[in-house]
Order: sequence, then structure tokens, then C-alpha cells
Amino acid sequence: MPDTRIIDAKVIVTSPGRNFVTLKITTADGLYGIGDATLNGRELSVASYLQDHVFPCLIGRDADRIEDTWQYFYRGAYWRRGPVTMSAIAAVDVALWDIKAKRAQMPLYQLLGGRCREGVTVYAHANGHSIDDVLDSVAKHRELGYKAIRVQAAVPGVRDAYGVPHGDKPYEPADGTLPREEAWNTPKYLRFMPKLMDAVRTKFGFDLSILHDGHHRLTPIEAASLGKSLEEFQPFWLEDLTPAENQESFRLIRQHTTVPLAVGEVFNSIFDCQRLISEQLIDYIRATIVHAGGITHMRRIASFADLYNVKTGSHGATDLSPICMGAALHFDLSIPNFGIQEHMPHTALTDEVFPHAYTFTNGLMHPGEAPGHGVDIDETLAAKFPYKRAYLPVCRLEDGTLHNW
Ligand code: EZ4
Ligand code: CO
Repeated sequence: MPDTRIIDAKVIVTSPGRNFVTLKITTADGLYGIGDATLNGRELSVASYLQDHVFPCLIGRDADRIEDTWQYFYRGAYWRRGPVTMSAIAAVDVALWDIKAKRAQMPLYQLLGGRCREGVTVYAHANGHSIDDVLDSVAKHRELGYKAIRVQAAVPGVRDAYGVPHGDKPYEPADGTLPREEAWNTPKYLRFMPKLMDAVRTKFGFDLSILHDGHHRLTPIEAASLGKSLEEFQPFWLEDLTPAENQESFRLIRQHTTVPLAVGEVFNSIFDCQRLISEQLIDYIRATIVHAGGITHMRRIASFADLYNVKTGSHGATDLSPICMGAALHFDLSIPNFGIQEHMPHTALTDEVFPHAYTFTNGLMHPGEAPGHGVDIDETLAAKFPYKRAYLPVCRLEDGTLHNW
């Protein structure tokens, strides 16, 4: 019998262009597993939660007991849920699945029941300072093979539309050593969006899947109005139109539009989407491995969603490390009700710090056949890039009122 006791755990914080927090767990028989613990803009809270509060209980535990360990840290904390706690639990969970799959000498998706499809359909981002910019970006991504593309454009007369890069740098929302202040105008946005969608459909037709992210900036009735005005362009989904603390607000949107709705990148628990799913108020649940309790809890969310015809559409921005991406691809491949996966490629430097087995071909990603989740960390290289404080922006209306974003 292998000695599966956990003998070491450490947190690695690195910033190869942006911050990532990684948990590494080692067992007595010499295996190790890694998990992503990155919470954009609040990274060090999760690092401390792991080091100060999880590690003392982790050392000596049996790495094979993944579900029991999940329950231990969820119930044992007494203070349940929340992004910091659930990201820390996710990191432990993913590291333990990595170890178990390495011990079994299988790619993780095999342990999760094997593949349900040939590959994982991913969507890319086309962002631009104008409609023409966006059309160029869509064309480029189509050439790269993407079958689904999210479109975000600067809105005329609005200083800061969501998802549009500042200058020529690739889009990266956490870009301030203090939070940048954005300025926003909803009526202008609502008038502009049908023009953007119309231009994309006119140029590329209806075979391409088109997505859009409202980034929590609308009220439910504004969201309903946007849905109605975009229905004729048949978007694949409209994402995060309104904040979802109040799950009932989606009922109002649903009464007015048949446009598919996606929400949940900020969710950390099945209880954040219980009503959204059981009342079929959404079509895609966007919770992710790193922020929603790891593979173990995401499987629970997906199974629950499957009962109500809700599919998954996990968040996959660059602040989720390659470890999360790798784990997500195993999960996506193995569940019956997978919908789509977001893919925002990391920089070459980040990919060097996190060597990985996953690949992209012709619009599909695949987690690869390496034992475990197939993502590693080069600790020597990681050590060269110390943590750099970085905040997400805040959003204000033109009169200065703090708004959602
Ligand atoms: O703003 O990941 O759909 N993707 C997004 C992202 C989020 C960031 C927050 O950390 O909305 O760009
Ligand atoms: Co989003």
C-alpha cells in the first residue's frame, strides 16, 4: 500500500505579469499535486488562509480522502462559504485530485468517469475601441479556429466600457496599484449594443457563436430590455447582465426575453445559484473550479444543474491560473451537461512558469493525457517574479455614483 499521508504543503506566490497563488501538496510516497488559489485583487488573503489556518490541519491527513477533506475544511471552518474560504478549499481539492490521478497514472478526466465528448469547445475574446476593431478581432480569432467569440466594444461617449483594453496592451482588468475609477452610462450602452451585434452578424453570418458580457452593470429591467433588443441577432448567451446576489431578479429578465442567460463567475457555492438553477432562470452556470470549491464542489453544481437543463460555461479569464484551466478542461470533458468554456490565453511567460499538457486545436481544447491534471509549476522561474499589488477597477456613473461592474 502506498503511504498517502500529506507530509508537506506550501504556497507559491508569483507575478509573471500578473499575480498567481499556487498550493503545492506533497505526500509521503513522494507524489505532489498543485492547485490554483488565485483570487484576483485579494490574493494574499487566500495565501494566509491556507498557510495560517489550513496547513496545520492538512499535514498528516490522508491525501486519498478527497471528499472527506473537502467536508472537513467546509464544515470544520464553521464560517461557511465566501470567496476566500472556497478558493482555499478549491486549491486543496485540485491538488488532491492531481495526486490521486498521478498515483492512478491516469489523466484526471479518466478518474472523473472518462470523456463525454471529443474536446472542449472554448470561446475567445474579441475586444475593440470601435466596431471595426471588433470585426477585425473576430476575423483574427476565426482564423485561429475559434467557433465561439465574445464581443466587447468601446461605447461612443462612454469613457470605460467593460472588456476594452487601455492603450495597446492586452486586456487585463486588474491594472492598478490602487483601484482605477471607470465612468459608465447605461442608456448609451443600450442604444449601442444592437449596432455592434448587427455589424458582427452582417459580416460573419449566423454560424458563428457570439457571446457578450454585461459585467453586472444593468438593473433587471435594463437587462430585459437589452435581451429583447439583441434577440434577433441570436447571441449564444448574454453574461452577467445584472448582479446576482438577488437570484429572483432573473425571473424578471426571463419574463421578457428568450435570449440565453449566463451568470456566476463570482459565485463560490451551490447556494449562490440554487434558485437560479431550480427555477430555470439561467441557461449557463459560470462558476469555476478555483473560486467554487474545486472539482468536488463543481461536480455537485453541475449535477444539480443537469437536472434542470442548465449547462456549464466556466469562467476562464487570465487571472485564473493555467492550473485552473487544466483542471477545468478535465472537468469539462467529463460532465454530461458541459456547455462552453471561456479561454483567454495566458502570456508566453505565464505559460513558461506553468508548463502544461493542454492544447488548442480548431476551436477545441483538450487537457492532454499526462497523469494528474497535467499542469506543473517551475518554482525557480516563479521565484523571479515577486507579488505586485494590483486591484480591479471600480465603476462610477457620470455623476460619481458608485455602480456595479
Ligand atoms: O472581470 O476575471 O468573463 N470574464 C470576466 C473577467 C473578470 C475577471 C475578474 O477577476 O468578466 O474579465
Ligand atoms: Co464575465
